[in-house]
Amino acid sequence: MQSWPAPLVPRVEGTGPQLRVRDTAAADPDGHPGGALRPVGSGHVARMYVCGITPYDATHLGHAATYVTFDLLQRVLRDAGHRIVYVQNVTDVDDPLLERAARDGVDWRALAEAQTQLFREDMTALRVLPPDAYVGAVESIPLVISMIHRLAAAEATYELDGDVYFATAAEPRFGEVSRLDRDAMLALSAERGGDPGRPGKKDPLDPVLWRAARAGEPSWQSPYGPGRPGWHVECAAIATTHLGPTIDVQGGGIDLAFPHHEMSAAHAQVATGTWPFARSYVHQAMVGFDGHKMSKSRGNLVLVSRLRADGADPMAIRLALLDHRHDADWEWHAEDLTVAQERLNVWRTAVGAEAGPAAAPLVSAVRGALGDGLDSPRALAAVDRWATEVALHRGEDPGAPGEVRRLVDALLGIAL
Ligand code: 5CA
Ligand code: ZN
Repeated sequence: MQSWPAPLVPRVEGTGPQLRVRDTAAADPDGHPGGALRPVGSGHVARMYVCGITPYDATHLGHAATYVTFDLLQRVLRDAGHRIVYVQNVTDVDDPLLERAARDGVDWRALAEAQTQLFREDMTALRVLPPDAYVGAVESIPLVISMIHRLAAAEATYELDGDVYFATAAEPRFGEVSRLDRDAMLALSAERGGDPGRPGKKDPLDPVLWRAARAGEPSWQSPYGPGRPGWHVECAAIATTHLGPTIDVQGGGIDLAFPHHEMSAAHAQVATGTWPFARSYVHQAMVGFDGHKMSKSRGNLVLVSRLRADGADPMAIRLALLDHRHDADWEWHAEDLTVAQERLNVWRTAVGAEAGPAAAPLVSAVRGALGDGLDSPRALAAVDRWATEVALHRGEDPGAPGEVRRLVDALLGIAL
């Protein structure tokens, strides 16, 4: 499907350091739940797959935090000299989307299309770099069918009353992505779209690969009968087809670590016979509002489009998101936007000055902060200090304001 327009990324003098970021699949020696800090980008080309939206109730600030985090990650990799190949999906057919369309009495395709378009507009306003391939589940059904074939050839599938399941026992490394114990997996599977209680499964955790047509649901022809794809196989098929058997970064919110990323890695590894599916599993921690995770099911949503319609500068929204580390949960407060708008005004005044302190130390500070686990709050604080110096008329480098403008644009995605 169509992606969205790419913002220009200015060049910054020199090259950034190699990025280290938390990998959920790697145990942290200090016990950080987000995993150990590990280098990302082993070769010149870095391949990244980030799980996209299920198009309804888009784009809330939790979604926006996730896509801004992976945008930041991409900008830092580019700055370190990598070429990025980036793929993102749209889950444009799945249970929650169909349920919402039925509840509201609208056509599920029309709902998906309208919400995907709103998401594109929000991403454009937030200056999020678009994926090279933006791929829908519906258009990927042939890829899903061929992946199920390969899983069947590996004897990793079985049938249950017309539905096709994946046998998690086929992947001895199952569990390595989320590092959860079995009880936690069973609980999360029930909460997040699985069916651990269904009788007849070989293992309660086994996920569905092909769901046979039910009355009133959309379905597509397949060698397994009419039906529709399971959720995890959708991402495994899109990622491996568009990026190859091994990628550098699998991304999304931490709520996807289990079962989604665990299952799609297992599908991909069994189907391609290659390990690992992803060299790093990077997750955005959860954004909350009113004391709970911001979620469609709870309905405690703050939408980017609503804030924009109320007159918020998208760059202030982006700055408010960047003022939080990606690896710790945080809560949205309306005042965050006011604080971010003030910061934006200060920065704009500073880069509009005729001279300022040399940019080079700030370039190193921002690169150092972002390269060290994507520490965006530390990067923002460094820019604040430079802007304060300008306001105090310290520094006489006439080139500095322009260099800082380019730095903030290229690495933080903030147009001043
Ligand atoms: N379509 C699937 C992925 S294949 C999906 O999870 N869609 S979603 O619309 O529910 O979420 C889109 C992205 O936003 C996912 O990466 C999800 O992990 C992330 N996300 C959802 N809620 C939050 C939140 N409150 N905080 C941070 N990230 C969130
Ligand atoms: Zn996904």
